Formats: sequence, structure tokens, C-alpha cells
Amino acid sequence: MTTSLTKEKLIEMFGKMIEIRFFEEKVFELYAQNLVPGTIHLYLGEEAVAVGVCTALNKDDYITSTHRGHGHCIAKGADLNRTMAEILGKKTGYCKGKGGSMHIADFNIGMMGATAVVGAGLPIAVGAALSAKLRNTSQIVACFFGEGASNQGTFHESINMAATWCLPVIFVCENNLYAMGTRQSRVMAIENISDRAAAYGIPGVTVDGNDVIAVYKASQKAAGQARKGEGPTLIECKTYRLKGHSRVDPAKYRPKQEVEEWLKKDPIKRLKQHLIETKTLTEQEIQQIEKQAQTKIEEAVKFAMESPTPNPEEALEDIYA
Ligand SMILES: Cc1ncc(C[n+]2csc(CCOP(=O)(O)OP(=O)(O)O)c2C)c(N)n1
Repeated sequence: MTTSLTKEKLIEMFGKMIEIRFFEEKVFELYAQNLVPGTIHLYLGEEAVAVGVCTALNKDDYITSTHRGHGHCIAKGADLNRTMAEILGKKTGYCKGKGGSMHIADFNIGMMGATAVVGAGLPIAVGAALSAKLRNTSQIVACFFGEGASNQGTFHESINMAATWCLPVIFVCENNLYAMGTRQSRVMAIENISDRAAAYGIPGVTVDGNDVIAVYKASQKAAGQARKGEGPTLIECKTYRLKGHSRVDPAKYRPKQEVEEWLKKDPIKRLKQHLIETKTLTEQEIQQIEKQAQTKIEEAVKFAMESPTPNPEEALEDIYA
């Protein structure tokens, strides 16, 4: 496998990042109109991570997600209509409208599920990787989690087990500097989460998480090693969320200057600039892609809004007892 990026791949990545951006902006808007039950954690600003990683995966590879999972779903190929319908609590959604924003799963595309429990995706990823190994497939698993989650016991136990059993996992730490309102430096004496890889004898790298090409290349390398039976890698992607932790958080704890610095590093602006500078796309072609993405999002909203809500008597269906 090579790490070369074709023009088609770059354009595909741009299209996905734009879809996630517009999707999340729309969810933000719908929440303000009181149309979204529960809360939401937006992926705005972190698009390059999910897209860079998922572009290096095959359709039958797996991912595990977090409370901030819409971007992961879309990057892995989830249906926008069903994703939007689930967020709006509609019967046509992935969980029939009974799971909402933080519980979307689609086994057909290898999306093992989002979870509201911080750090809970890591052991699930290890289980999926063990299953792939026992079944003798070449499937691998990408496991997304935040830097806050890397202080949970599950992070250490999961990486230790995956390393010891040489399991095909890419542990992807989305380091957006804050766990809710807690800055990393207040709770960790290290700057790079990737340093923790050494404790488990696996490779650990830190990449610019707002540079989709850097994320893709690191993921492709890790995916190749995992597929060859060489075990897991920890990739730390330094990134930043454009909004607060959840919809109700104005993020006043972040210094204005820091926010402004990160806004300059917006992953979509940067990719756009790269596409223009390398003459991969013209301004006009970019606008065309943006228009197509807007149309898809509008269709998803229409689909979701016109879908029925689940009946109260369905509440006890699809559950384990
Ligand atoms: C086990 C557990 N502890 C605490 C919480 C409350 N909580 C929800 S999100 C969050 C912060 C997570 O931060 P991080 O893992 O860095 O992800 P990010 O939100 O930055 O993407 C916390 C503490 C929870 N949902 N689950």
C-alpha cells in the first residue's frame, strides 16, 4: 500500500469534510429551534480527523465513536437522512429515533456505535479487533476518543491488551485541548498523549489534526501495519472544536486569542487553499461541491422533518431484558 494521494481522494475528502461542516451547522440551527431532543456535541472544527482516518479504511473495517460522533458516522459513510432523522428523534432514524445524537450505529458500514460514556468505545474497539483476528479477516478497527478519555482506565487497559495480543486497532486521540471546561494542562503533566504509547510498546505519533493529509498519511501507515498483523498504533490528532463542549456551553473558559489562533487553522479553509494552490480544483468547482453538499443536507432535513416520531408503545421494543 502506498501513501500517495490521488486527486480523486483529495476531492472525496474535501466533499466529506464539507458535508460534516454543513450537517453540524444545520444541527446547531435545528437545536436552537427546539427541534432536537436531548443535547448535542458538535464536531465542527474537527472534520479533518474523522475524514483523514476513515479515508484510510475499507468499507468493512470498523470504527467506534464518542459523544461527539456525527462526524465519525458521516466520514464512515452513514446515510445523512437516517443520521439526521435519529438526531431529531424520528422513526426513520438509525435507532428508530430512540437513541438520538449520542447513540448512532450502523453495522452495515462498520460503525459500531457512538456512546455517551467517555472512554467506553476503547474496549469495544479491542473486542471488534479480536473478533477480526479470530475470524482471520484483514479487517481493522479505528477507535476515536478525546484526550479527556485518555485519563480513563479503559484507555490504558484497552491499549495494553491490544498491544499484548497484537490486535489490529488504530487508537485515534482527538486532542481538542479541553475535556468539557477542563484544559489538558490542569489534569495532565504531559503535552502529547502519544507519549503514552511507549508504556505499552506500540508506536505513538502526534499529527496536526487540522491537516487532513497528515491525518490520512499517519492513518494509512497505521492501517497497513495493523493489517499485516503488526498490532496497534496510537495517533494523536491535535485539533480544536469551533464551539463549546455541548450546545449549551458558550466556552468562556477559552482565551479569545487562543480561539482566534485556531480559527486561522480551520481544516476546511486549509484544504480549500491547498486545492486551489495545487490547481486540483478551481474556485468554481469548489463552489459546486459546496452546493451539492448543501442540497444533500437540505434533503436530509426534509426527510427527517417529514418522518413520524416513534409511538410510545414502541419504547420497550428492541431492548435486551
Ligand atoms: C465516564 C464518564 N465520565 C464523565 C462524563 C461526562 N463527560 C461527558 S463528555 C466529557 C468530556 C470528554 O472529553 P474528551 O474525552 O476530551 O472529549 P471531547 O468532548 O473533548 O471531544 C465528560 C467529562 C461521561 N459522559 N462519562
